[in-house]
Amino acid sequence: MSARRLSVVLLAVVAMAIPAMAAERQVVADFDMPPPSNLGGGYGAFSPNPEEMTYVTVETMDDTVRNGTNGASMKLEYNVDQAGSYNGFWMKLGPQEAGNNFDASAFTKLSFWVKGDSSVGIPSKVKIELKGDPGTRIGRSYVSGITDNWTRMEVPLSSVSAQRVDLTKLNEFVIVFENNVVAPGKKGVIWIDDIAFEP
Ligand SMILES: [Ca+2]
Repeated sequence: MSARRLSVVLLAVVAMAIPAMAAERQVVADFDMPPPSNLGGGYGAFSPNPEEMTYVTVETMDDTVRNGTNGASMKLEYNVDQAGSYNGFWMKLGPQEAGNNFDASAFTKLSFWVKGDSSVGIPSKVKIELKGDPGTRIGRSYVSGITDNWTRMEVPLSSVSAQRVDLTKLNEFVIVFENNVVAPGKKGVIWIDDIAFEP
């Protein structure tokens, strides 16, 4: 076989291998082990004012309520019952504070499982953010339809790249509870589990 012929054969093999590699689902966090996440990222609750005690999100690993039969989920108890208030939950997409440059360009969506507690309150909508390092554009999507039962949600990454977010350099995933969109669940509880990028 000539060298030229061999290189053509090798190129064909590489071209076939790339789509197969892209089809691997990437788990971001299943909360089945203590932090960090499956991507080695830290996570936690946030509110815009560090002194705030009431209008906050409180995060707890919960091994009694989870998607599936083993492990745990992330319980988020939030209160945005004050005009203009917001708070939520952040998760880095790698071990660093910034510069993780997680490449999501081979995936088509971010998925996660979510369940609410109607005896406390369920948000009618939550905001999902996918973003790169500080100072770069933020991809914002709203998810609705949360109920008392585990439900799989999807955020299409095309809607994130349409907001001119660089999908090859993601750094953080964020859930935000906002006073003006959560009604009637100004205070409430959701559990999240099995956050993943999907082919
Ligand atoms: Ca889990």
